[in-house]
Amino acid sequence: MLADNRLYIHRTFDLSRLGVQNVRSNPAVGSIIVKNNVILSEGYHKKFGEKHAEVNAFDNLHNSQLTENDKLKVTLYVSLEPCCIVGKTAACTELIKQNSVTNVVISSIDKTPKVDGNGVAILENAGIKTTTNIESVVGDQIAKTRNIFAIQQRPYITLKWAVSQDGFLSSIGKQTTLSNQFSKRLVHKWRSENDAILIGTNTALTDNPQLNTRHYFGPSPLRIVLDRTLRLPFSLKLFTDEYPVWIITEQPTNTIHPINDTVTYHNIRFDHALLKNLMDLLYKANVGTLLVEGGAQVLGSFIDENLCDEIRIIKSNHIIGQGVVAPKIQQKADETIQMDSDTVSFYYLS
Ligand code: AOF
Ligand code: ZN
Repeated sequence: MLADNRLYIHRTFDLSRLGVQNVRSNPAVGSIIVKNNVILSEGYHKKFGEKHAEVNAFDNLHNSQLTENDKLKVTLYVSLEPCCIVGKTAACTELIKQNSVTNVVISSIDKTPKVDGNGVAILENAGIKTTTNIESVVGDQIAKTRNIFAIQQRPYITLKWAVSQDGFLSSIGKQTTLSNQFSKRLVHKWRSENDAILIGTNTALTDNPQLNTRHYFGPSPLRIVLDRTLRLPFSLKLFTDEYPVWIITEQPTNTIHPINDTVTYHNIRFDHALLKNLMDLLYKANVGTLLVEGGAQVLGSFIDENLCDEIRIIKSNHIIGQGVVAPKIQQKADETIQMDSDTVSFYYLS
């Protein structure tokens, strides 16, 4: 019996996830090549600017011990519509046309304006049978960070905070540990999956955070801190390790002597359009995903301006009594997981 297309597409999802930490503003994509119900080769998009999933799947097919006959008349499965534009790499639709592919099975459509259905049309016009929308609820979920970036020209924004049982982010002016050891590791996983992480001046001063991924494997995000008047001291941990930091300031940057070569200054206006100015800067720098880790003022501004695609809240069982009040979310969580004493809630807003 022929295996269901859905099973093969789920394999492309698994492969796509291997790239999540490194593809930046590009989507995570997986692809497999199948003939007579046998998976002949697999590939995924490993790194921003490098070969696409389909190219890696074909490379693996051609490098394998298959007979020439095996390489003909294959079905290509891919989690995302193949690209038809020459970007940093050549168009995958051309590669597919040149490789005796008879069928292409796709989960999600690539909303990048110049693609958005054109990849499918090109394949169909070349006589290749194309099937779309297989398990697209999952496929769209995997592609959604890229789609927000491509359509809205800003990073995909996730707001995250930890809250005490009585609704506070922290005691006033004092670093307060709320997450337990399990949710702390989960947060470091989230950091590894985001291109950049943002905090405000007060959080930098009060918490003195490192914002890296020391409790999880994978790359640390670009750390971004708002510092309108440049009042953050050089002694903060952020400025004394080897990872890059961006300081966003209103001060003219040409007169600043950088603290060290990991720190870069960016000048934007801190007016009513601060977040818009920041999003423009991040879009141009190819930051595809942004994790906003506080504090209350910064989180509140993103919420007020409706600039959030996802919110993740860690609710601990600590009681603080008084302190900085956490933002309130009116809707019900879309997903909740229990991590020992902490409850982690996910709200999907886009
Ligand atoms: C695919 N397969 O594995 C990925 C795709 O600048 P480039 O060359 O990396 O191309 C960017 C375009 O390719 C853009 O439409 C993006 O959504 C898509 N990414 N497409 O066929 C892949 N990563
Ligand atoms: Zn491509």
